[in-house]
Amino acid sequence: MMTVKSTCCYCGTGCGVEIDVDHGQVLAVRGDPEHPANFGRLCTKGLTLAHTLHADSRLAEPRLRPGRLGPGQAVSWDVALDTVSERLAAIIAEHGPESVAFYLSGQMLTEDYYVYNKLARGLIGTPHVDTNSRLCMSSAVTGYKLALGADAPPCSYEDFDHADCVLIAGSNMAYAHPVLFRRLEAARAANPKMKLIVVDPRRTDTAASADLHLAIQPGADVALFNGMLHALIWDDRLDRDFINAHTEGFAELRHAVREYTPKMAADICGISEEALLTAARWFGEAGAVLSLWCMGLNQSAHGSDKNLALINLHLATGQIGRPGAGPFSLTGQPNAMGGREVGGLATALSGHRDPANPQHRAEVAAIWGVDALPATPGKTAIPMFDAIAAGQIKALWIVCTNPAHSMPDANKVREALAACELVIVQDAYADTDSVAYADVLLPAAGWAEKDGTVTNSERRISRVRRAVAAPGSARADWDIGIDAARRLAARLGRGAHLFPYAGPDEVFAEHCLTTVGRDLDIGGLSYAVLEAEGPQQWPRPAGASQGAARLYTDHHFATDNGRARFHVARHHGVASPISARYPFHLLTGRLRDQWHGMSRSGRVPALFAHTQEAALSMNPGDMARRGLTDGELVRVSNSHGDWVLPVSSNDAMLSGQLFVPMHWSSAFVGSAGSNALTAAKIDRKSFQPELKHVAVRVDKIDLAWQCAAVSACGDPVRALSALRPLLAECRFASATLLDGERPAVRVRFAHEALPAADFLARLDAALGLEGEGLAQVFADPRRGIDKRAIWQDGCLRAVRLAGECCALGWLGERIVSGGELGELRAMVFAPQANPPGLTRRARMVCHCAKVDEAAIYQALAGGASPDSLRDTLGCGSGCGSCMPEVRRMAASVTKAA
Ligand SMILES: Nc1nc2c(c(=O)[nH]1)N[C@H]1C(S)=C(S)[C@@H](COP(=O)(O)OP(=O)(O)OC[C@H]3O[C@@H](n4cnc5c(=O)[nH]c(N)nc54)[C@H](O)[C@@H]3O)O[C@H]1N2
Ligand SMILES: Nc1nc2c(c(=O)[nH]1)N[C@H]1C(S)=C(S)[C@@H](COP(=O)(O)OP(=O)(O)OC[C@H]3O[C@@H](n4cnc5c(=O)[nH]c(N)nc54)[C@H](O)[C@@H]3O)O[C@H]1N2
Ligand code: SF4
Ligand SMILES: [Mo]
Repeated sequence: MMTVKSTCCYCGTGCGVEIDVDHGQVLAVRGDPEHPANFGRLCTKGLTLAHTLHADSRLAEPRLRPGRLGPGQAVSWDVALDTVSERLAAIIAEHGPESVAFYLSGQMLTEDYYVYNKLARGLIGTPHVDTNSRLCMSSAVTGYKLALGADAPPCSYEDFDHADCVLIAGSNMAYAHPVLFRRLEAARAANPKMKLIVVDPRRTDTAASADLHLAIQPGADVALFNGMLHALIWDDRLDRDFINAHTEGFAELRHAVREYTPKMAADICGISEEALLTAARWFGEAGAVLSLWCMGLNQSAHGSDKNLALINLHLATGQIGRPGAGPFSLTGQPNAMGGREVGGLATALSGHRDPANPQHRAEVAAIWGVDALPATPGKTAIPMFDAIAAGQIKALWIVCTNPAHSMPDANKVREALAACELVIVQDAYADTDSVAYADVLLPAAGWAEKDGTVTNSERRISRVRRAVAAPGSARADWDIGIDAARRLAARLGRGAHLFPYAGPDEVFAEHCLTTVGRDLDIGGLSYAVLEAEGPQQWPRPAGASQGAARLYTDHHFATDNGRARFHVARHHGVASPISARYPFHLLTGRLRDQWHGMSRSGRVPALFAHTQEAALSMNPGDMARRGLTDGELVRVSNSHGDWVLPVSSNDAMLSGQLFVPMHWSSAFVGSAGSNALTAAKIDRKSFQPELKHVAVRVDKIDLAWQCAAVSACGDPVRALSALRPLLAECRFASATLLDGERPAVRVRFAHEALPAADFLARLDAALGLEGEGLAQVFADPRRGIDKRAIWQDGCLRAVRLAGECCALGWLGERIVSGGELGELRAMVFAPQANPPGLTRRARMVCHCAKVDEAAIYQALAGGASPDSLRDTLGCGSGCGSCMPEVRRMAASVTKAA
């Protein structure tokens, strides 16, 4: 056995991991005790990484898909990449370089990103390179650049330990950056005077743990921050020396926020004036204030202004460049930062340069050895897909992202992909929503299968290392890019010198070179340094003995004159306001245990135990007023699309607001998921779309025909893929994995009537229920009932119920717990939701010790405290991801008592 040190491939926390490998298989993944991001901790997602390398769900060889039907034809890399270079060369010859676009990802490694950026801008000469970071961090990038002069988060995780007041805005850290939240919890425990303010329309677990939760109306952040600034000015809690010596633009801002009286701002936000004034006072009184934010600010049609208004507060109070102080954006993806460094965005060039600046273009052209870089502005994600739909862009190369699922107004994006002449999809997994549109499928090596680097939220560069071989002939993204580029250079008759690299270390060395003299200078880094000294923060120029933990400590900013800039930001509200027709605010966001489109996390049964399936969270009062009951199916819709799913009563939601997770894709539900509903309304400065909010209506839907099945026959992950085509045939469909002794797949359908005569036969085939000999059947055609069960070794292995399915819940639990039914055997086909004497398993809260909600409530009711549960039930003894929720449950028990 050997152990390989690497980095978690999920969130921007950038936790170090240790991978145990035996006989070419990943056996286990642990936190790396030496890594400065996590010191050994991991969350549920990191802890289950070993189970994501599921061979069946991977792309293992290149495929050509003529007519884009079916799985296509497996081909060699030679054939695949010759096809790619031949078709790209032909499109370039006929329509020019700008007819080619690249859509990249913050989950690529820095070396991957560097190669594709150079391939696009350096070899092909197209400016159209953008990435899913446009959906994620681009408003933060714009905010930092406008206010501080460079795209550089100025803080470090260790600042948590020095802050007296922490303001978390539009971030559900307890779910989305769990290990950082553990660090914050530890810092609070060590400094009980620390004040925690959370700004989020929902009472998330993050918000529930705050000293002050400001449940503002969606989109009201600018009004809140302006109102707080107004109060700080009024109370004279500014740092005038700092403002005078190190900033500009305060007079104009001061004038602009005059109208944002605390009363007026609080009214816009829908909070009390007192709450706003308390937040301002805490901010103004604290020795050191740290602000943490994420998509609740960025994913807005005025996300840049939200960022600027928050940074204004820090500049006005001099809360920056000191331990514990500063505006600290939490990065979403593991290498969004690396992508920003190499200039993987249409609005950036290598080394934090600006493509609109001729001098900057010339500098990069000189390093690369090309005459010039394209001078026309590149299209950012939303306009890029519009240009594809309009036929201006003819070829699209998608790497490591799934736009058919994650872009706003996904139905329109799917139409654009369908119309595009050449779509190349390079993914590690075979079953994403975008794969269906690919002419060429290129199999990528995934996490643990390739080498490179990533940069986390605190500017720390860590190595990612290969521990096992990739499945089939899958190759690292940088390797595929270099090979394709060389073939294309040969066809174009130019640029043969551009891709001389023998390995990712050489790509990294060139990347370091492009940063020399820039704000992020890493001229002093190389693979050898990272090997010898471990993960390093930037900047770390040649000659420096370590990277910088904190930026702007001398209060000299990265702007031309060294002064930070105040920017006036005005409140505009949400881009899609509610109306009589669409009266609800729909918010979208993340779950604790799933990752984006679930191509990886959705292969791990244990990661479904916390949230089993997609549901629409709704305020209980709103449900009562509309006569809706928990679990009932509703249709959420607007002019963009619709989604039929169960409604779930949730008192974390304010009246008038709804929430759906962004994760569920057409691989799990019978719709495009949350982005069937979102609008492509973008911020004019950052071009980031408002993915956080859209107006919708909610209607009851009565679907007479119901069907459901649970199967532990065969591999549930494979069954999940086999189910996919059936999901689209019903108005409601929802597939999930059940965890247990025998993991299983579960699916539920509802429709007006049986969708097709052979539907049940195809469903049975997908789930391994067709074996005649072992099947037990029950049919009552008059009532449309058709049920089937599979027994093996005397145990129940699968059931499929059509026409009537109320026993699905307890039957599913029996199947995953081994299939023993005892005397309940006779009740398999009985319409019995809960047979007498059977206790049902509640929702799993603690992943590590497998403790469910019922057990926790029972212990709390018996007087236990959250901390004592660690010793009695074991919750929180492992990764700790459950602790915010356990504390919230404890608070609700105390309140009720
Ligand atoms: N478990 C998990 N963790 C992840 C990811 C994942 O897929 N799963 N993805 C990673 C990525 S790429 C990202 S970008 C991050 C995202 O991390 P977060 O941004 O923390 O997560 P979200 O749930 O998308 O949104 C955060 C909150 O914004 C709130 N919100 C909505 N509208 C507004 C508003 O107008 N103002 C304010 N103040 N708040 C609002 C929502 O209610 C939600 O609770 O997570 C990263 N970590
Ligand atoms: N409604 C709504 N929509 C959202 C958001 C939201 O909050 N609400 N959030 C937005 C945000 S912040 C983000 S970051 C995006 C994320 O959206 P996407 O980028 O679409 O998310 P993923 O599903 O992580 O896509 C990554 C893809 O890369 C594949 N992959 C994994 N490893 C590798 C590899 O090494 N190489 C290659 N080539 N492929 C690999 C995976 O299988 C997966 O298909 O979603 C955005 N969309
Ligand atoms: S917090 Fe969890 S998902 Fe994020 S890097 Fe750490 S282990 Fe991975
Ligand atoms: Mo993101």
